[in-house]
Amino acid sequence: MKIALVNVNFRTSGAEQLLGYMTPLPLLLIGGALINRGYKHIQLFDAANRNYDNDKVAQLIDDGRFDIVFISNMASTASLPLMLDLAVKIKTKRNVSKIVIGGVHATYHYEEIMNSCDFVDFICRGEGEAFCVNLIDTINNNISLSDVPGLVWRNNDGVIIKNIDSKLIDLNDYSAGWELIEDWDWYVSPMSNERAAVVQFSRGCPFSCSFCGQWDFWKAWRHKNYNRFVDELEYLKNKYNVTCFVFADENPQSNSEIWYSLLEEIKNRNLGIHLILNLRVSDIIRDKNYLPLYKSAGVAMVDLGVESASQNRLDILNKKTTVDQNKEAIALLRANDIVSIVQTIIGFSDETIEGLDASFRLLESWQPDILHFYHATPFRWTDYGKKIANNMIVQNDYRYWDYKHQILKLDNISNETLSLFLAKFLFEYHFSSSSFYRLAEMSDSYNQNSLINAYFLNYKYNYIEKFKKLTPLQRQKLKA
Ligand code: B12
Ligand code: SF4
Repeated sequence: MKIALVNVNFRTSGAEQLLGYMTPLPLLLIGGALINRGYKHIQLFDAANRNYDNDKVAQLIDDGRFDIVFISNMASTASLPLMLDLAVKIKTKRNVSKIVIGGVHATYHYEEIMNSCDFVDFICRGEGEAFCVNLIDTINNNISLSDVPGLVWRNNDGVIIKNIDSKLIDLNDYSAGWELIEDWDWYVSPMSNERAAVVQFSRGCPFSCSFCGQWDFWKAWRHKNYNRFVDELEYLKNKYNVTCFVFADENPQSNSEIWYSLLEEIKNRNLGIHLILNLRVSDIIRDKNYLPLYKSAGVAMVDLGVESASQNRLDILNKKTTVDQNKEAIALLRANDIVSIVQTIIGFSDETIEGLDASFRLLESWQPDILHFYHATPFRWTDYGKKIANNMIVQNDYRYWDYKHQILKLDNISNETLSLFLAKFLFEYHFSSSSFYRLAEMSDSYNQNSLINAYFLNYKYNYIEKFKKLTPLQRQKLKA
């Protein structure tokens, strides 16, 4: 059986401007599971990295006469229309291929997808590793599809069947199929000019922030044996010269003992690598005495889920952190020469200019190295999403549910006012004299060079290129 793994070419503006179109971990994990099972004819098509449109991918699938195509993308909601379009294009050319999609969005919206697109044969709910092995074994052995846990499919009468849930996997039983990467030179981070890979030590999170669905998707926090995980980092470093690792973990710090053991092990192996992670502010504070260990293990940048500068908002979001902790975590990272990337959510229905201005001033006073804003997005499986009535949503096109577009109806200000206010603040923050001194005084040259590149890329993509697209009237308005 010839198996294709396709990462669709979803494009937006965000972290990929700094990190590039990175190694597609879900497909590498699915591919690795199939390789370990003994399947040989597996090919990865990273259309996002290669910038291939769906016509080109459908042609490649047709040329290769693939029997089954696993389609995925990390931004599982915003890329859904693109995944379905590819399914249609592949089937139109070669009707015998089976199409499988999966990911977080498809796990919760499987019914809507199956009802809206006859070209999707199978949906995977939940984890993909054991699922794909079961599915291919079942097809090969001609056994009933009703025996594949996690599968959604249609029976001979066209009725949509949802099988039982799959069991949670033991992460130690599976490994990524890194050999499926065709050329590692495609995966160089524009920010640090080194080969980069997305890796995963743990899955899940013991918290339950209302806007986030990841804790519910993975069900329980689990981790790999830390020695085996560091073996994987070492293998990627030695075999492919990958020196930058972006962790896909929601919350790798959940168990402090295991976390410190992992950092010790990375440090002891002296790999000369850099780590970028998403971490909680409260855990940075818990680990204040361990931050030198973070640094010596190679932790270069931390994506901090600050989410808001308002305590009321943090409480509503069930973040279980405080505004003071946000401030302290940024200062602790700075004191330990670790770059802070601060993620904040904006665009709730009740935003006011006064409230935004107060938040911006507070964020500015905390002096993070990079500030990002995400627009509130009510994914329907999250506690927050469940509370949002349909008439509060002004953007129903999933392509824009990428955190970069306003999804909710604003009660007090216009979208345009919000965008301009935000763009102005971010520009003034990142290109201010205080930013310059912060950058110029950095002692770690890796961090300094990465940040200089990040600022340049931000300037180029978010300001110069956007400005070029404005009409003369819009430019005049902006200058005023
Ligand atoms: C690493 C990461 C990034 C990195 C690297 C991206 C990359 N190319 O890998 C960077 C920082 C660049 C990034 C950028 C963005 N990201 Co991001 N990112 C993550 C993060 C932290 C991990 C993703 C990951 O690799 N997970 C591990 C894999 C193994 O899990 P998985 O994808 O769910 O796959 C498993 C199953 O779902 C299933 N599966 C998945 N697909 C398929 C397909 C088939 C056929 C089958 C059978 C099974 C299957 O099997 C897999 C193994 O079990 C998550 C948050 C999180 N902690 O999960 C956010 C997340 C995925 N990102 C998100 C978003 C929105 C974005 C951006 C759009 C934001 C922005 N505008 O900047 C961009 C998009 C970039 C782009 N153009 O593609 C959202 C997606 C929300 C959604 N529902 O769509 C998440 C969930 C963050 C969040 N909490 O909301 N991101
Ligand atoms: S936002 Fe972070 S801390 Fe909150 S539930 Fe999601 S992964 Fe956990």
